[in-house]
Amino acid sequence: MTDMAPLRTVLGETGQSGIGRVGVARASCPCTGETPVPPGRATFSRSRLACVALACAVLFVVSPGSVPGAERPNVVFVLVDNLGYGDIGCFGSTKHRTPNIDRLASEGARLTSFYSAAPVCTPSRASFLTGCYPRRVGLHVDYNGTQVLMAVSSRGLNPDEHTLAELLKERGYATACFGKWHLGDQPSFLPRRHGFDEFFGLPYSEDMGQRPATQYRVAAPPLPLLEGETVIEAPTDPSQLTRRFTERSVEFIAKNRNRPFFLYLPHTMPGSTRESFASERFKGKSANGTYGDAVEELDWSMGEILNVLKRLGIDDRTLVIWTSDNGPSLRRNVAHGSVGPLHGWGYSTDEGGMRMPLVARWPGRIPPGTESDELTTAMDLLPTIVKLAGGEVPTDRPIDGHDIWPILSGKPNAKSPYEAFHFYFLGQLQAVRSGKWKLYLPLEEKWDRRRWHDEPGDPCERKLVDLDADIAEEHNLAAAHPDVVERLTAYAQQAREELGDIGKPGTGQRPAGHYPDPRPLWLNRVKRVPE
Ligand SMILES: [Ca+2]
Repeated sequence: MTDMAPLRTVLGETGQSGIGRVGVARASCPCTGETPVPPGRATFSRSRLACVALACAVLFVVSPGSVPGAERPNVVFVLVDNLGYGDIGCFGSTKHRTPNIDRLASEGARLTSFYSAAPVCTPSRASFLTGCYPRRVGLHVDYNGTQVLMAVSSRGLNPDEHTLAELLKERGYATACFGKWHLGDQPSFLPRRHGFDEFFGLPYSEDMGQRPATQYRVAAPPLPLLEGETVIEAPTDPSQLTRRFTERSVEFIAKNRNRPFFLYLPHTMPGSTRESFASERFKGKSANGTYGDAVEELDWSMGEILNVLKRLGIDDRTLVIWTSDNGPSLRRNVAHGSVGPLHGWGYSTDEGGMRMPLVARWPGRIPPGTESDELTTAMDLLPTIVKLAGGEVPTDRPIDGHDIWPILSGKPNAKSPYEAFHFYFLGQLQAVRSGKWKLYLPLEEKWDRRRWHDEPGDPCERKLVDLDADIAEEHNLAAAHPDVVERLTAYAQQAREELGDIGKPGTGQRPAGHYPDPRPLWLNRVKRVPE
């Protein structure tokens, strides 16, 4: 293991640690002053049990976020990597067999205008777990300007941020992350420091194996597989990861079936390499090469999880959400992924880069076949899930996401809570969507993948798209709708002020975590002798 060097964070005006973090579960009992203990943690005396019950009843009444009649649901959040809008059957794929994910959609909800908050891994994942824009929490770029956190980075998710896992842990949830983390590989940034009881997985992408230093990055060690914060294999075999993360997930669900749990399963596949990986059972079996093999194994994984929920009889108290972190990569020799009817690819602010297929199921709470095309985003998961758990969304700092439960649960005429949603590429604001309108901003140099190699981008014109009529973004309606252009430009200006833009810090940004002496995650070959 690496040394435990002290963490130094640069606190911003709103970055103080833990201020105002009030979870309902931490409220004191009005009779004894004791703090209620989460269910399953302790044996209560009869009087204390009654006291806790009274406290819970009082809190239930005053908590505006609680759902009447609902118990705290288990939450399974599956996030796959670099999979496109058109890559699963229920979103139009004819190449990939995804019956389990499709069943999830038919038994639950399908959101068709759900956006990742960034077109690449690290910022996208930061948004899912914090409910904030990547620029808000300082993870829109690595310390040296690269698009995602590289191995042995000094940057990571600031320990002062409230993560979804921490907020659910405060509500008595068992929490686990099995998969690809990619929010910092130094000890203070790893999942166990961000509210997860258990972590088994990769600290970053599977394409970040051993390599020498370049002008953009320091030398990386063999691809490490971690248990908690200890490297247990290096290099690990990526073809076995979907299977192993699934097996750990099934174990975790079974172990925690009698208490609320939060399982975060960020799969590494289809992933970032030129060819995807699958285990022997799926290798060579799909109609779409290694990419298809990986997607079909991901569907098997979903099936295994649905099976264990059913076998344990906890289907109807478990919310399952399945989506992708950004669109498919063009790095592959053949572009195997599909964006369906959308324009563009992953790693761009085009619809194909950031509009993601989302399906969700909670039997009895989400009506089968629910569909919505209202604008929703990755940032909404935290406020939505925390409220379902009876918790409170932090109020000591801005949280950009919204509670989308009315949309997810199929409430008639439920509308998007967004006046505007902003599309950033790395640190550059490139587009804004409000209602059906998406405005690409005029830019002297539009950053794109070339930026990663210090090559300049091209200038681009102002472009206004009506996404309801033109999902492929083919027609520029800017000249015909100057009033819409003016309105969306004003939203963009607000974002530039608060979240910032290239060369312009935002007034509402919070700093990323900084680790002063980052070390590679080497495999520790010294066997520990039991005491
Ligand atoms: Ca990704």
